[in-house]
Amino acid sequence: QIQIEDDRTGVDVETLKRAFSDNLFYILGKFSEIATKNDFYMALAYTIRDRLLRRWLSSQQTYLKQDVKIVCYFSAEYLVGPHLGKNLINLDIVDQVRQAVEECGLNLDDLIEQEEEPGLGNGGLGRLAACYMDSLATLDIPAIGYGIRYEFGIFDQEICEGWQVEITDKWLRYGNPWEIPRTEATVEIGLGGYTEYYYDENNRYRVRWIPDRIIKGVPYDTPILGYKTNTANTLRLWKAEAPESFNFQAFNVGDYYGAVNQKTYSENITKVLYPNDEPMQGKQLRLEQQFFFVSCSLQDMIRIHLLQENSLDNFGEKFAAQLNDTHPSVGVAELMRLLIDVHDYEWEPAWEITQKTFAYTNHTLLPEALEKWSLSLFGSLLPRHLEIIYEINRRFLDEIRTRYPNDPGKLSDFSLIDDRGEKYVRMAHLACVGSHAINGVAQLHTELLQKNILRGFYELWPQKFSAKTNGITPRRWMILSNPELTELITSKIGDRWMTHLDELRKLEPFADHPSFREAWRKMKQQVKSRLADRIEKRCGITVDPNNSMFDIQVKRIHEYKRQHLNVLHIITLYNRIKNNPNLDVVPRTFIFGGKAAPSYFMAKLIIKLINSVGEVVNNDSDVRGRLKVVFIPDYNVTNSQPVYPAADLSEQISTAGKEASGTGNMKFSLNGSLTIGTLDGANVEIRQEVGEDNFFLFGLKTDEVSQMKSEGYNPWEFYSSNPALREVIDQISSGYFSPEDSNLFKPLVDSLLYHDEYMLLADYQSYIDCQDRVSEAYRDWDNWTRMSILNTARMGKFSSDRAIREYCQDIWNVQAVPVKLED
Ligand code: 26R
Repeated sequence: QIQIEDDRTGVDVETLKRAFSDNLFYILGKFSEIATKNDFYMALAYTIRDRLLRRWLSSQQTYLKQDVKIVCYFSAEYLVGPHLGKNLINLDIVDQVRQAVEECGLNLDDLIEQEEEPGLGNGGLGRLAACYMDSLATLDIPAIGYGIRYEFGIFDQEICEGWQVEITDKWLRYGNPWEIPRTEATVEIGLGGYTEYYYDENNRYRVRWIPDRIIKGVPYDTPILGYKTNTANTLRLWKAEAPESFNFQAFNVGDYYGAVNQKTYSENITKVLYPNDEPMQGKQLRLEQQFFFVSCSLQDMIRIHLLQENSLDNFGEKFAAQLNDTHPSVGVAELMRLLIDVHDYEWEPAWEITQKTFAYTNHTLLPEALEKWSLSLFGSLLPRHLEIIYEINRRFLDEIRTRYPNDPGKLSDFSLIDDRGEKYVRMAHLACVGSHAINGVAQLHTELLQKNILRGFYELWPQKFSAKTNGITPRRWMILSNPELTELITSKIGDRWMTHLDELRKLEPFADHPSFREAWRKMKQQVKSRLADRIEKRCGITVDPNNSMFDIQVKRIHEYKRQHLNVLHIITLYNRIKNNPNLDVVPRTFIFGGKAAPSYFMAKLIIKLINSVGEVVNNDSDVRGRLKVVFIPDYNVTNSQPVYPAADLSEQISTAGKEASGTGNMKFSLNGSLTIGTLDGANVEIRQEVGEDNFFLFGLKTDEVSQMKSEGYNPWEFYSSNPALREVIDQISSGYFSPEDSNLFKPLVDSLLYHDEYMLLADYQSYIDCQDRVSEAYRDWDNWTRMSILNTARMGKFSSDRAIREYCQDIWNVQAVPVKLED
């Protein structure tokens, strides 16, 4: 009997080929002779999307029928990366598809590279949300990711004469085959206006908000399929549109052009992602974005809930809403408003539902990154929410008064309103009181939250706090980005590690097999060559993958992350060679990548410094190619994937106590790179897992940092007492690396010599000594390889599957719901 597979679901090579050319013809309107590479990519994307749809619909149907509890992840950012490769892996059809496109005369990797990634996030926080969406689906947990469909995501970075230049990210330019607009689920939100009081038909005192602007939120859904499972969850991103009726009738009667103008104004809300990961001047548009997506999402959840039930009484048993940092924390006030003003609840039951629904994750220890909104801005945009926040605060401070009767100072410490000077709403305080659970993103980070910025709340409610150490998905960060290593591992221990990452432990015994080490070394060489080729093409710099150590630091550029400490090391090595050109040094290729916030002057100057030092070092004949410095432009998910697998050394060198967790550190170590790092964020736990001997530790500890600061840290003392350090600093400040402008780096040098907020000079010698130990260790290839294997073997804990299991058990109280495919 011949079985013919359906063209929309079949996965054998013949069916895939037929579906592919069918989509090329009927969706793109091309045949292969005139199709562009992008047409082919689109045709393939639609072919794969067809294969997701059955699972997606079955999942949604199952959730509806079985009345399950749904995780709603609230995040202003999602950095999902390109979908095509990931979906092929999760559908488990890579080989068939590769063959199918090859038989059409195309190369699968070329098509995968065509995809323009949705850069809807800044860095760690947005990428974490994406890993969590992958794990939720893989673990069969019903989930919706709620967020914003920015028309322009994080800017594209170009490097011109060593400087960062920002280019608009037009990711929707050629269309987005992965999303489906759901116009029927459009909702409306209000902004501005005033509140008024009235008595309802039962003579109950009520408040209503009369906004002066109405905006429509249109959801765009993207399916997020789990790995080898039928579960496909939804990423639901909201786009702002103008409601015609509102403009045309109520306000702009006859004023056609005024109304159209109003329309562009409304649509501004979801135009562009704010590219900051450092302090922000309270920009009204940013608060509008936050309220917009949160209100749309809560209204959507209420609509879904009321499909099954006739009241919202058990809303908190049906939804777990996770606040990804404080960006969505206005949701606490908005859910209260929806319950009380719209759905007739009294305060107390509404508050109970709200607290039961929300939980809050903090992602930063930098005090300047804690969100606050000036009262005047907040009140003019969200007058009703400000009233509600006052009432939450009044009741909360009553509790505080009872708890600390003789300590009026506590009231201003805890208050949701900062009233020392200009008044602000403290969003972290709102998130804490409105949530039943509060978590940090690593062990150390959680301890520091409890000791410092959230100390009061921890004293009040210790049971609300827990640590949920971040994780990464091994599907993207190993299987997709490192096929060579994936194959090597699987050849020894099978493939269960792909969903049970702890099983990588089974590799440990092989660390002592000479033949396995040899295979590991070869694999690494091969992967490094791939990156070397890209660097040659992209930057025109020749690097040596065979004899030089790939020493890599990729992450957002920030003073606390200390890319410039790395630069101090490079210059130190350069000076040693200049002093003795025949010195026997371990050749190194220093690779950097990362974007700076466009308004962050010092971060941009650090990029210029890296490139300027590279210019000198790369072209000095004394160096004889033994040191190379490369800055990879436009670091994003796509460009990062070939980077992690190729690293020998991973730089995780933030000032202790500043990096909440880090997740890049995990990607490197999982791929067999060794880490040089401080005891900061998740580095602490990575070191615990891989073993002290397999981790290069340096630098001040968190308490030493605070102690040295409180004793009056003077960076100048380190500068004047350390000749090698002094030489390096003097070179930078005298224009050795910037002959065209000898003052170019003065702001950077002054900041180091006179403030050094992030203690680079204090950590310099410890860092250099540690780097020297790294170089010595690298000379012993065999032992280095052994350590590399052990790093991979012991990284199981850092799977986002583990992290999501912990959230499910400790915070969300949700269960897996397996999905059956209906025929
Ligand atoms: C308020 C505003 C300007 C703002 C501040 C900070 C906007 C965005 C941020 C980014 C922060 C919240 C962030 O990305 N934090 C990172 O979260 C990662 C995931 O938990 C951590 O791994 C990483 O250490 C942390 O810096």
